[in-house]
Amino acid sequence: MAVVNYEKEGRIAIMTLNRPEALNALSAELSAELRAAMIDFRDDPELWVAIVTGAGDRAFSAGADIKGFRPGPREGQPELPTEVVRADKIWKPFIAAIHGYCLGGGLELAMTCDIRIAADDSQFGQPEINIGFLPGAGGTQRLPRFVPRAWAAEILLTGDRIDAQTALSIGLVSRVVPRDQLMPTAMEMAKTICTRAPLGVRACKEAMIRGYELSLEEGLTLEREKVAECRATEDFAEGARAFVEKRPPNYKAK
Ligand code: DAK
Repeated sequence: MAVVNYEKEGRIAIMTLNRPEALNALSAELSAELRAAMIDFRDDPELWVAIVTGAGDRAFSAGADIKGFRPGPREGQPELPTEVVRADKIWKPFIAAIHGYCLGGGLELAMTCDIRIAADDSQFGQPEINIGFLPGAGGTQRLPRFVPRAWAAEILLTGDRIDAQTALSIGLVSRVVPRDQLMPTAMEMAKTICTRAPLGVRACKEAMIRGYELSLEEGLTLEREKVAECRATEDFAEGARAFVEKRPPNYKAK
Protein backbone atom coordinates (compact mmCIF):
# COMPACT_ATOMS: atom_id res chain seq x y z
CA MET A 1 0.00 0.00 0.00
CA ALA A 2 1.29 3.45 -0.87
CA VAL A 3 2.33 5.44 2.19
CA VAL A 4 1.83 8.61 0.16
CA ASN A 5 -1.37 8.93 -1.83
CA TYR A 6 -0.50 11.00 -4.87
CA GLU A 7 -3.48 12.26 -6.80
CA LYS A 8 -3.97 14.74 -9.61
CA GLU A 9 -7.15 16.78 -9.92
CA GLY A 10 -6.86 18.96 -12.97
CA ARG A 11 -3.87 21.21 -12.39
CA ILE A 12 -3.71 20.42 -8.67
CA ALA A 13 -1.49 17.69 -7.16
CA ILE A 14 -2.57 16.30 -3.79
CA MET A 15 0.03 14.50 -1.71
CA THR A 16 -1.48 12.74 1.31
CA LEU A 17 0.88 11.29 3.92
CA ASN A 18 -0.73 7.94 4.53
CA ARG A 19 0.45 6.18 7.69
CA PRO A 20 -2.43 7.19 9.96
CA GLU A 21 -1.71 4.32 12.36
CA ALA A 22 1.68 5.96 13.07
CA LEU A 23 0.31 9.52 12.95
CA ASN A 24 1.86 9.84 9.47
CA ALA A 25 5.40 9.62 10.85
CA LEU A 26 7.97 10.23 8.12
CA SER A 27 9.51 6.81 7.60
CA ALA A 28 12.23 6.24 5.01
CA GLU A 29 9.63 4.68 2.72
CA LEU A 30 7.23 7.60 3.11
CA SER A 31 10.05 10.07 2.55
CA ALA A 32 11.03 8.29 -0.67
CA GLU A 33 7.45 8.28 -1.94
CA LEU A 34 6.97 11.94 -1.06
CA ARG A 35 10.21 12.78 -2.81
CA ALA A 36 9.02 10.94 -5.95
CA ALA A 37 5.69 12.76 -5.83
CA MET A 38 7.41 16.14 -5.49
CA ILE A 39 9.68 15.40 -8.44
CA ASP A 40 6.72 14.31 -10.56
CA PHE A 41 4.85 17.48 -9.58
CA ARG A 42 7.88 19.64 -10.37
CA ASP A 43 8.33 18.08 -13.80
CA ASP A 44 4.70 17.65 -14.93
CA PRO A 45 3.75 20.74 -16.97
CA GLU A 46 0.05 20.00 -16.45
CA LEU A 47 0.37 20.53 -12.67
CA TRP A 48 0.48 24.05 -11.27
CA VAL A 49 -0.19 23.85 -7.49
CA ALA A 50 0.38 21.14 -4.85
CA ILE A 51 -1.42 20.44 -1.60
CA VAL A 52 0.31 18.39 1.10
CA THR A 53 -1.90 16.88 3.79
CA GLY A 54 -2.20 13.94 6.18
CA ALA A 55 -4.52 10.92 6.18
CA GLY A 56 -6.70 9.97 9.14
CA ASP A 57 -8.27 12.01 11.90
CA ARG A 58 -5.31 12.66 14.13
CA ALA A 59 -2.31 14.13 12.37
CA PHE A 60 -0.71 15.98 9.53
CA SER A 61 2.49 14.28 10.70
CA ALA A 62 4.02 13.54 14.11
CA GLY A 63 7.49 13.93 12.64
CA ALA A 64 10.32 11.63 11.69
CA ASP A 65 9.73 7.95 12.43
CA ILE A 66 11.32 7.59 15.85
CA LYS A 67 11.07 3.80 15.60
CA GLY A 68 13.38 3.95 12.60
CA PHE A 69 16.04 6.00 14.40
CA ARG A 70 19.47 4.41 14.68
CA PRO A 71 21.54 6.53 17.09
CA GLY A 72 25.12 6.97 16.00
CA PRO A 73 26.86 8.46 13.00
CA ARG A 74 24.86 10.07 10.25
CA GLU A 75 26.04 7.71 7.50
CA GLY A 76 23.44 5.20 6.43
CA GLN A 77 20.54 7.06 8.08
CA PRO A 78 17.45 7.62 5.96
CA GLU A 79 17.11 11.12 4.60
CA LEU A 80 13.98 13.16 5.10
CA PRO A 81 12.23 14.60 2.04
CA THR A 82 12.75 18.04 3.51
CA GLU A 83 16.46 17.69 2.91
CA VAL A 84 16.33 15.69 -0.34
CA VAL A 85 13.65 17.52 -2.30
CA ARG A 86 12.49 20.75 -0.80
CA ALA A 87 9.15 22.34 -1.56
CA ASP A 88 10.92 25.67 -1.19
CA LYS A 89 13.28 24.76 -4.03
CA ILE A 90 10.42 24.01 -6.43
CA TRP A 91 8.99 27.25 -7.75
CA LYS A 92 5.47 25.92 -8.19
CA PRO A 93 3.44 26.73 -5.07
CA PHE A 94 2.76 24.30 -2.21
CA ILE A 95 -0.10 24.54 0.27
CA ALA A 96 0.10 22.56 3.54
CA ALA A 97 -3.37 21.57 4.78
CA ILE A 98 -2.74 20.72 8.44
CA HIS A 99 -4.87 19.01 11.05
CA GLY A 100 -4.09 17.36 14.38
CA TYR A 101 -0.45 16.86 15.27
CA CYS A 102 2.09 18.76 13.19
CA LEU A 103 5.32 17.98 15.01
CA GLY A 104 9.04 17.71 14.45
CA GLY A 105 9.81 16.80 10.85
CA GLY A 106 6.08 17.23 10.13
CA LEU A 107 6.27 20.92 11.05
CA GLU A 108 9.57 21.19 9.19
CA LEU A 109 7.88 19.78 6.10
CA ALA A 110 4.96 22.19 6.52
CA MET A 111 7.42 25.06 6.81
CA THR A 112 8.92 24.22 3.42
CA CYS A 113 5.45 24.81 1.97
CA ASP A 114 4.45 28.32 0.96
CA ILE A 115 1.02 28.56 2.56
CA ARG A 116 -0.08 26.80 5.75
CA ILE A 117 -3.80 26.38 6.45
CA ALA A 118 -4.63 24.85 9.83
CA ALA A 119 -7.72 23.02 11.04
CA ASP A 120 -8.86 24.23 14.43
CA ASP A 121 -7.70 20.97 16.05
CA SER A 122 -4.07 21.42 14.95
CA GLN A 123 -1.15 21.31 17.37
CA PHE A 124 2.31 22.44 16.38
CA GLY A 125 5.65 21.72 17.99
CA GLN A 126 9.30 20.81 17.67
CA PRO A 127 9.53 18.09 20.35
CA GLU A 128 12.90 16.72 19.24
CA ILE A 129 14.51 18.17 22.34
CA ASN A 130 12.41 15.73 24.42
CA ILE A 131 14.17 12.77 22.87
CA GLY A 132 17.72 14.08 23.08
CA PHE A 133 17.73 15.47 19.59
CA LEU A 134 17.17 18.76 17.81
CA PRO A 135 15.20 19.70 14.72
CA GLY A 136 17.40 18.59 11.87
CA ALA A 137 15.35 19.31 8.78
CA GLY A 138 15.32 23.09 8.95
CA GLY A 139 13.36 23.75 12.16
CA THR A 140 16.09 25.69 13.96
CA GLN A 141 16.57 27.85 10.87
CA ARG A 142 13.09 28.36 9.43
CA LEU A 143 11.05 28.77 12.61
CA PRO A 144 12.98 31.88 13.82
CA ARG A 145 12.61 33.33 10.32
CA PHE A 146 8.84 32.64 10.23
CA VAL A 147 7.69 33.69 13.73
CA PRO A 148 8.85 36.17 16.35
CA ARG A 149 12.17 35.15 17.88
CA ALA A 150 10.83 34.73 21.42
CA TRP A 151 8.14 32.33 20.18
CA ALA A 152 10.65 30.38 18.09
CA ALA A 153 12.93 30.04 21.09
CA GLU A 154 10.07 28.93 23.32
CA ILE A 155 8.85 26.31 20.84
CA LEU A 156 12.34 25.02 20.04
CA LEU A 157 13.75 25.02 23.58
CA THR A 158 10.75 23.74 25.56
CA GLY A 159 9.50 21.21 23.02
CA ASP A 160 5.97 22.20 24.08
CA ARG A 161 3.12 22.32 21.61
CA ILE A 162 1.03 25.33 20.59
CA ASP A 163 -2.54 25.25 19.34
CA ALA A 164 -3.95 26.48 16.04
CA GLN A 165 -5.05 29.90 17.33
CA THR A 166 -1.62 30.55 18.81
CA ALA A 167 -0.01 29.44 15.54
CA LEU A 168 -2.27 31.92 13.75
CA SER A 169 -1.48 34.73 16.16
CA ILE A 170 2.30 34.34 15.69
CA GLY A 171 2.04 33.97 11.91
CA LEU A 172 3.04 30.34 11.63
CA VAL A 173 -0.17 29.69 9.65
CA SER A 174 -2.18 32.13 7.59
CA ARG A 175 -5.64 30.85 8.48
CA VAL A 176 -7.50 28.51 10.83
CA VAL A 177 -10.66 26.80 9.63
CA PRO A 178 -13.09 24.22 11.04
CA ARG A 179 -11.76 20.68 10.51
CA ASP A 180 -14.37 19.84 7.87
CA GLN A 181 -13.43 22.96 5.91
CA LEU A 182 -9.71 22.16 5.71
CA MET A 183 -9.51 20.46 2.32
CA PRO A 184 -12.29 22.56 0.75
CA THR A 185 -10.39 25.70 1.80
CA ALA A 186 -7.07 24.35 0.51
CA MET A 187 -8.68 23.28 -2.78
CA GLU A 188 -10.38 26.63 -3.21
CA MET A 189 -7.08 28.43 -2.63
CA ALA A 190 -5.28 26.09 -5.03
CA LYS A 191 -7.95 26.70 -7.68
CA THR A 192 -7.63 30.45 -7.18
CA ILE A 193 -3.87 30.24 -7.73
CA CYS A 194 -4.52 28.13 -10.85
CA THR A 195 -6.50 30.99 -12.35
CA ARG A 196 -3.43 33.24 -12.08
CA ALA A 197 -0.63 33.27 -14.64
CA PRO A 198 1.49 30.25 -13.63
CA LEU A 199 4.84 31.62 -14.75
CA GLY A 200 4.12 34.82 -12.85
CA VAL A 201 3.19 32.78 -9.77
CA ARG A 202 6.45 30.83 -10.01
CA ALA A 203 8.51 33.97 -10.55
CA CYS A 204 6.84 35.49 -7.48
CA LYS A 205 7.68 32.47 -5.36
CA GLU A 206 11.26 32.34 -6.56
CA ALA A 207 11.78 36.07 -5.98
CA MET A 208 10.18 35.84 -2.53
CA ILE A 209 12.26 32.88 -1.37
CA ARG A 210 15.58 33.81 -2.95
CA GLY A 211 15.10 37.45 -2.02
CA TYR A 212 14.86 36.55 1.65
CA GLU A 213 18.56 35.75 1.64
CA LEU A 214 19.53 38.98 -0.15
CA SER A 215 19.97 42.64 0.69
CA LEU A 216 17.09 44.91 -0.40
CA GLU A 217 19.11 46.20 -3.36
CA GLU A 218 20.03 42.68 -4.49
CA GLY A 219 16.43 41.58 -3.98
CA LEU A 220 15.15 44.43 -6.13
CA THR A 221 17.63 43.46 -8.84
CA LEU A 222 16.36 39.88 -8.71
CA GLU A 223 12.80 41.18 -8.91
CA ARG A 224 13.65 43.21 -12.02
CA GLU A 225 15.12 40.09 -13.64
CA LYS A 226 11.92 38.18 -12.92
CA VAL A 227 9.82 41.06 -14.28
CA ALA A 228 11.86 41.00 -17.50
CA GLU A 229 11.31 37.22 -17.80
CA CYS A 230 7.58 37.61 -17.25
CA ARG A 231 7.26 40.46 -19.73
CA ALA A 232 8.53 38.08 -22.42
CA THR A 233 5.86 35.43 -21.78
CA GLU A 234 2.78 34.76 -23.89
CA ASP A 235 0.76 34.70 -20.68
CA PHE A 236 1.67 38.31 -19.88
CA ALA A 237 0.43 39.37 -23.31
CA GLU A 238 -2.71 37.28 -22.81
CA GLY A 239 -3.34 38.75 -19.34
CA ALA A 240 -3.12 42.32 -20.58
CA ARG A 241 -5.26 41.48 -23.66
CA ALA A 242 -7.93 39.77 -21.56
CA PHE A 243 -8.08 42.78 -19.25
CA VAL A 244 -8.67 45.14 -22.17
CA GLU A 245 -11.21 42.78 -23.76
CA LYS A 246 -12.97 42.36 -20.38
CA ARG A 247 -12.81 38.55 -20.42
CA PRO A 248 -11.11 35.95 -18.21
CA PRO A 249 -7.53 35.19 -19.30
CA ASN A 250 -6.61 31.83 -20.74
CA TYR A 251 -3.15 31.09 -19.40
CA LYS A 252 -0.94 28.37 -20.83
CA ALA A 253 2.25 28.59 -18.74
CA LYS A 254 4.11 29.85 -21.79
N1 DAK B 1 7.50 8.05 15.01
C1 DAK B 1 7.02 6.79 15.01
N2 DAK B 1 5.82 6.45 15.50
C2 DAK B 1 5.05 7.42 16.03
C3 DAK B 1 5.47 8.77 16.06
C4 DAK B 1 6.77 9.08 15.50
N3 DAK B 1 7.26 10.32 15.43
N4 DAK B 1 4.50 9.49 16.65
C5 DAK B 1 3.53 8.64 16.96
N5 DAK B 1 3.84 7.38 16.58
C6 DAK B 1 3.04 6.17 16.71
C7 DAK B 1 3.01 5.72 18.17
O1 DAK B 1 4.17 4.97 18.47
C8 DAK B 1 1.76 4.90 18.18
O2 DAK B 1 2.03 3.64 17.57
P1 DAK B 1 1.67 2.25 18.34
O3 DAK B 1 2.29 2.36 19.68
O4 DAK B 1 0.16 2.25 18.36
O5 DAK B 1 2.27 1.23 17.45
C9 DAK B 1 0.84 5.64 17.25
O6 DAK B 1 1.67 6.47 16.43
C10 DAK B 1 -0.14 6.57 17.98
O7 DAK B 1 0.61 7.39 18.82
P2 DAK B 1 0.39 7.47 20.41
O8 DAK B 1 -0.21 6.22 20.93
O9 DAK B 1 1.68 7.93 21.01
O10 DAK B 1 -0.72 8.59 20.50
P3 DAK B 1 -0.93 9.63 21.68
O11 DAK B 1 -2.21 10.30 21.39
O12 DAK B 1 -0.78 8.99 23.04
O13 DAK B 1 0.26 10.69 21.54
C11 DAK B 1 1.75 12.16 20.31
C12 DAK B 1 0.38 11.46 20.33
C13 DAK B 1 1.89 12.85 18.96
C14 DAK B 1 1.80 13.22 21.43
C15 DAK B 1 2.87 11.11 20.55
O14 DAK B 1 2.65 10.08 19.62
C16 DAK B 1 4.24 11.66 20.36
O15 DAK B 1 4.79 12.35 21.23
N6 DAK B 1 4.84 11.32 19.22
C17 DAK B 1 6.23 11.69 18.93
C18 DAK B 1 6.30 13.10 18.44
C19 DAK B 1 7.75 13.53 18.25
O16 DAK B 1 8.57 13.48 19.16
N7 DAK B 1 8.01 13.94 17.03
C20 DAK B 1 9.38 14.38 16.66
C21 DAK B 1 10.09 13.19 16.09
S1 DAK B 1 11.80 13.55 15.82
C22 DAK B 1 17.01 14.54 10.54
C23 DAK B 1 16.22 15.60 10.35
C24 DAK B 1 15.03 15.75 11.03
C25 DAK B 1 14.63 14.84 11.94
C26 DAK B 1 15.43 13.74 12.12
C27 DAK B 1 16.60 13.57 11.44
N8 DAK B 1 18.24 14.41 9.86
C28 DAK B 1 18.67 15.49 9.00
C29 DAK B 1 19.01 13.24 9.98
C30 DAK B 1 13.39 15.04 12.62
C31 DAK B 1 13.18 14.48 13.81
C32 DAK B 1 11.83 14.34 14.33
O17 DAK B 1 10.82 14.71 13.76
